[in-house]
Amino acid sequence: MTVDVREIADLGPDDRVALFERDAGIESVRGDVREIVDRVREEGDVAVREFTTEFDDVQVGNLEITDDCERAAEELDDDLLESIETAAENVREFHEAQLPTDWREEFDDGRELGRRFRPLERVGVYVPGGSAAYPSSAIMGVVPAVVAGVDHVTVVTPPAEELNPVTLAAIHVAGADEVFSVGGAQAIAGLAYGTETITRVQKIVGPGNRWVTAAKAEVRGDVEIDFLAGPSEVVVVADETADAELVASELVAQAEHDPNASVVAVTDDEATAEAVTDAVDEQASEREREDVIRETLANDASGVLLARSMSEAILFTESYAPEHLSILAADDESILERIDSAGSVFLGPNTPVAAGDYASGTNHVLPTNGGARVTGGLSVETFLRSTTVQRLSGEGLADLGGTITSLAEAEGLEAHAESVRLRLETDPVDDS
Ligand code: HSO
Ligand code: ZN
Repeated sequence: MTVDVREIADLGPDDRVALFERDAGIESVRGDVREIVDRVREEGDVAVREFTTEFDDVQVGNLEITDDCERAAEELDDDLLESIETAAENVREFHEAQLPTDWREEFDDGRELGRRFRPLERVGVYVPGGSAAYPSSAIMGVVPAVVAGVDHVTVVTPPAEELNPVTLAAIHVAGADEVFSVGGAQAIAGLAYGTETITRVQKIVGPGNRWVTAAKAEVRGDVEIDFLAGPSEVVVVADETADAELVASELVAQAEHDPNASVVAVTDDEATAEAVTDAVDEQASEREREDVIRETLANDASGVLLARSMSEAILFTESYAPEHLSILAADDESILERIDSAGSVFLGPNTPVAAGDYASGTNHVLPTNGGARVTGGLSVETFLRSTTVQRLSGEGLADLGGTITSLAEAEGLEAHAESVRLRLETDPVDDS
């Protein structure tokens, strides 16, 4: 089976729905998830253990595995540990560069205004396990929280007969304070409401399967969350100068995550489109996860698209708002200029999406399903709150007093107006 080239101009309504209305697929589990969340909320650890036995098929002894993570790091193969440390270091460096500074500014008219940033105190990071155990996700979730200055970072990760030692080591290297062997909706509920063993957190971040994502949707409101992330997505924008093998390698790479991933190449050059479909087919045959890759390529949200012009390709990409955007084109910077909605952008032939997935330093926990239209991925700000601060001089209040009182009176809030007048009637204190 090969991927067909489809022309954007010929896409029908169903094609458009498949391409543009991707979702995290959580509807089918929401009912079950609600029950799990309610039970954990009411019964705590007892319910957590019961669901763990039911869904993960393991009897966990100690829920806490913080020390096991440290041991896993000590026992890990040196080269692998070094890779984890390099990745964590690059992620740390990039996120440190994002730390906002507190500021105060005195405006000419006697207003002194400012903004202050403080970290959250307790956050929870979900680190997926099982067949989608990603040590890299531990780094991406924990490091920015540590950089932001969060006091206490709790990690939850699904239990197994044999926990993945690389994931445990990455959790330790990333700097988690406490780690629990709990997964699925029960883990999210535990973090959101607390149990005898798990202390509740202020915010939960990190990707997971449908159960995890549905549980995050369920507890949202009682606790902050990052966003509801679905399967991986990539759009590659390519012109006639792009190497079709590189374009194909990006589609095939993200396609191996999950059969519901969405991988799209869009180009204004017919020969490139044809060459990409051939290369995708060939590369897929050579990959260990060929089955998953072919399933992804066959889904309606994936494929190779031919645009009538680069402008059409850009408009398509903007409407799609992909999680990852790779631009393989001669004037990549001017294409980038015209795109506002993408989670993370990869420019040029030396920049595979895998660089950001693992080690360049940018975060790989990114909005999917068009979320990039309204939000960015995990960052230091995810773990900060801001406070505004102000001081008016006597002159500043005198200047602004009339504006405040007239608006207050228009709102029928006389006491607000009086709080200003009281100050203006007494001799202004000039404390500037
Ligand atoms: N592309 C995934 C992240 C990942 N890739 C982890 C490899 N490991 C979602 O952004
Ligand atoms: Zn990936």
